[in-house]
Amino acid sequence: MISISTPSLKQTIYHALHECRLGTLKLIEGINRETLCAQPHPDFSPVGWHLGHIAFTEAYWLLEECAGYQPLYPEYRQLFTADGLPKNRRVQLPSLEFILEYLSLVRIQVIKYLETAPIETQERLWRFIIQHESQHGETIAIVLQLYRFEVQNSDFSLFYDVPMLSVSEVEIPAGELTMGNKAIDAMDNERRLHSCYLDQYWIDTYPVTCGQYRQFIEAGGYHKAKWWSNDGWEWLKHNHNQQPLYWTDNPSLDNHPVCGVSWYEAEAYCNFVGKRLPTEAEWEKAASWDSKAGKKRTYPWGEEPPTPENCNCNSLGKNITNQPLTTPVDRYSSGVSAAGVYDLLGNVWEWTSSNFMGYEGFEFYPYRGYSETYFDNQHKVLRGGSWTTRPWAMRCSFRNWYYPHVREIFAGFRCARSNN
Ligand code: AVJ
Ligand code: FE
Repeated sequence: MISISTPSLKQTIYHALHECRLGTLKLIEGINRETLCAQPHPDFSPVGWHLGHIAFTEAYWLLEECAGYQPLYPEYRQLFTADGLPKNRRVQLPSLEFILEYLSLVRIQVIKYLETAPIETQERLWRFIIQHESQHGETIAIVLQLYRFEVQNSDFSLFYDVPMLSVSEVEIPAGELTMGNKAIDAMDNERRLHSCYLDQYWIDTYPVTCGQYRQFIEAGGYHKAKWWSNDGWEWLKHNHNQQPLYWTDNPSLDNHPVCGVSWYEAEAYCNFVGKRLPTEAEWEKAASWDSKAGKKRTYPWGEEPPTPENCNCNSLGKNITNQPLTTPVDRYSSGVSAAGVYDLLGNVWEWTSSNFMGYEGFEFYPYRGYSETYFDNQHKVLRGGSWTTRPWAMRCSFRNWYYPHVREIFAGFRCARSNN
C-alpha cells in the first residue's frame, strides 16, 4: 500500500504563499508604467503602490518583527506603509522592475526564514500575510477594471435574450445561529465565535440581477427622491449617477448580479421593491447555518474550500465575453447553502445594512489599523466575496467594509424582509 503523508504545516504555508503570489503576478501581466502609476479614482491607490505595499507588509511582519532582520529599503518605508502618505501622493513610484525585484527579494528571504521559523506559534500571522496580499490583489483588480471597463463596454457586441430569472425567497425561522469564526485563519474582526438570536425573516434566493435592477432604472429610480434615504439622495445629487458603475445594459447579462452599486443605491432599490438589506447576522445565518445539524458551515455548501464548481471566484468564472467577470446568479447549484440560498460566496460582494463594528470581546490583530480603526459607524459591512476574490480569503464569516458611497468595488446586494 502506498502511504501518502499529509503535508507539514510549513509545506502548506509554502505552497499557499506561492499560489497567492502567482495570482498577484497574473493580474499585472504586461502592465505598462502608465497603468502602474495611475490613480483612476481618489479612493484607490495605484496598482504599483499595492504591489510595493504587499512586499513591505510581508517584510515588516515576517522579516523585521519575527526574524529580527534589518529593514530592506528603509527609504521606501514611508511610501509603502499603510499610513505613510495620503493616496494621492502614492503616484510617484519606483520602476516596475524595482517593485518586482522588491517583491521577490522579500519573498526569497521569507522562504529562507520559513525553514527555521517556529511556524506552530506563528501560523496566524503567516495566514494573515497571505490573506493580506490576496485582499490587495482584489483591489488591484478593481483599479485595473476601472480602466478596462471602458474598452470592454464598447467592444461588447454580442447580444441575446435570456429568460428572466424570477424573484424567489427563502424563509429563515426564528432562532439562534453561531456567528463568527475561531479558526486559525480567521481575521481579528471575525472573532469571537458567539451565539446570536434572530427573529424569523425572508432572504432572497439570489442577489439582485441586472434585469431586475433595470426595472428600477426604468421606473425613474435615479430621479425620484421617495425611494432614497436623506443621505442617499444627498449623495445622488452630488454624483448624478443614472446607473451602476459596471453597467453594460446588455440583455445577455440580465441574470448576472448587478455590480458596482454604492450602499445608497442598494438601499434605494430595496425600498423600491418594498424590502430591505439583510443585516450581516441575517446574511451569515442564511449562508452558514445548518439548522438540521444545529451547527455552522465554513462555506455555504459545507467544509470544502471554494472551487470553480461551487462559486465564481479566483477570476475563474468565465462569462460570455470570455473575461473572468460576473456569472448568472443561478449558475452554481452545488454552492447552495443549507437554507437553500444561492450565490452567497463569489460573483459579487453583498452590501448588508450593518455598520462595521467589533464583536463582543474584540482584540485587534496584528495591528489596530487592520479593523479597529474602521469601527467608526461610518463603514458598512459587505459579505461573500467577488468573482476576483481568492478562495482562501472568502468564507461565510468573512467581513469586508467600505464607506456607503463606494461603488468601484465589485459589489451588489440581495434583499430581505421581516414579514409578509
Ligand atoms: C478589508 C478590503 C477594506 O483594502 O482597505 C488591506 C483590507 N487592510 N490592508 C482594504 C486591507 C489592510 C481592506 N479591506
Ligand atoms: Fe494593506
